[in-house]
Amino acid sequence: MRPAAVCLVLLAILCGCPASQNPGSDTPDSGMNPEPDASTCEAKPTCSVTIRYTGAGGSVQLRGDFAANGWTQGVAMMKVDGGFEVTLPVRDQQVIVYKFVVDGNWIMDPGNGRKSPDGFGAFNSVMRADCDKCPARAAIDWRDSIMYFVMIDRFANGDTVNDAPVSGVEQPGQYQGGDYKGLKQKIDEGYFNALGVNTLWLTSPIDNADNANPGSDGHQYSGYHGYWPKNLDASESKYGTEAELKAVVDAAHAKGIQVLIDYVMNHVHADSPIYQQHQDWFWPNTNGSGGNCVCGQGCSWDNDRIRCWFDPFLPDFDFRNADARRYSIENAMQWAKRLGIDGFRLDAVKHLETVWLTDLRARMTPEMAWDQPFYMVGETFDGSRDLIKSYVDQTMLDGQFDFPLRGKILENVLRRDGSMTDLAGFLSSNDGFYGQGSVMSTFIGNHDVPRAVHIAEDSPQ
Ligand SMILES: [Ca+2]
Ligand SMILES: [Ca+2]
Ligand SMILES: [Ca+2]
Repeated sequence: MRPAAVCLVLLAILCGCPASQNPGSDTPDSGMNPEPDASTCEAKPTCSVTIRYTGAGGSVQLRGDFAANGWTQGVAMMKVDGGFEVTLPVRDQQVIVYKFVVDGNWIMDPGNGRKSPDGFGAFNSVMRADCDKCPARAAIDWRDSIMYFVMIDRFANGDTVNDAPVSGVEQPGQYQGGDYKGLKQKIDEGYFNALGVNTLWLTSPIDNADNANPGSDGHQYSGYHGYWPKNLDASESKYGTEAELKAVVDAAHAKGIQVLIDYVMNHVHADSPIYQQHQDWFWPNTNGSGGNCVCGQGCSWDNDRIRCWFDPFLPDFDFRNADARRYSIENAMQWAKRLGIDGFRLDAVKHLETVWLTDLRARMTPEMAWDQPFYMVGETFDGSRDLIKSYVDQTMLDGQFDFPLRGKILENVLRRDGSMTDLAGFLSSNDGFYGQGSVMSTFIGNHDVPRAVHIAEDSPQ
């Protein structure tokens, strides 16, 4: 039986070396035949789709996300035999979320069982156009995924024009210049295919605050890591444009490579307009006893883990607030749709109100999972398998990073504490622990943890 796990085998460069020194620049092309270029198929409307309403009514409108004003104005549907219809220009495989307005009443499409929550307790209908001759991408079984984590800033600098260092930051915490152009060059060269990688996890593309902020070690850092989201609808200019990011996704798909992005939803940077306009969407930075509610300071990392702020400059969303939740879920959905990605790596899951996860999953599956599941893997940085498992089921996450397995590998293999029999016993209990259909991500290192090699014994016996 295959273990239900994604193998996370490789790491981006996390040292302070310039991105241009990334190894592998002389890696020869794998020689694999690339799949037909699907990017041209997705770029523009090339065909049309006819949507029909079969039922009674005097006047019927189509409302939906098929146009910028599709939800507010919609289009009138023409009366035909047995109902109403309208024909829309679409891209091949364009997903349309819609409702009919029949004599002033909003209803789902009675002829379409695929539906997605509308955020207000009811549902929209969902359909996908399939009208061109664009080659369909082969579906992946996520258990076969070999994932490479690309920290965009530290990977490859393909365009020095977008380099914009932050003042007051020492070099190791500074932006190093990596960008989408550099990443696309490596994809086009076949660098990842040659490594056997078929999935990329990219750091968050969302615009980050551009100022320096202190780390827990007292040094000043930039937002090169992507975890200080500021303008949630905009992409980070230091990595390039959103069009260049879309070109990365399309280039990866053309090479048979899936793409996940890191989605950061727990908090924003204090400079974020969302925080400044909606402070009531966030937990207050007070612990109720005269202190702050920063995790590990005035509040507890454990008992207050949902509400505590990671830093005094990182306001923490209160997703018990339905408006905050609707806004954030819509933002996540729009990033997934605009980029046409295949999954999310979701940050800081145990610090989140779980209703955010269930709301996201309820929309993601009907709207984004067509040829394969939209893979959602969480980061719950914890040694408790029970806690990690509590977020893994069909209503939330497909899997999580397997921190307990990593800990056991480090203990038994690198630290030589215990035996390989111990590890085998752990593996026996771990396979299947997270439940039917779960796909955990196996790893020994990523940006959340120190390099595994530093755990290794200095003097093997
Ligand atoms: Ca650059
Ligand atoms: Ca920025
Ligand atoms: Ca939180």
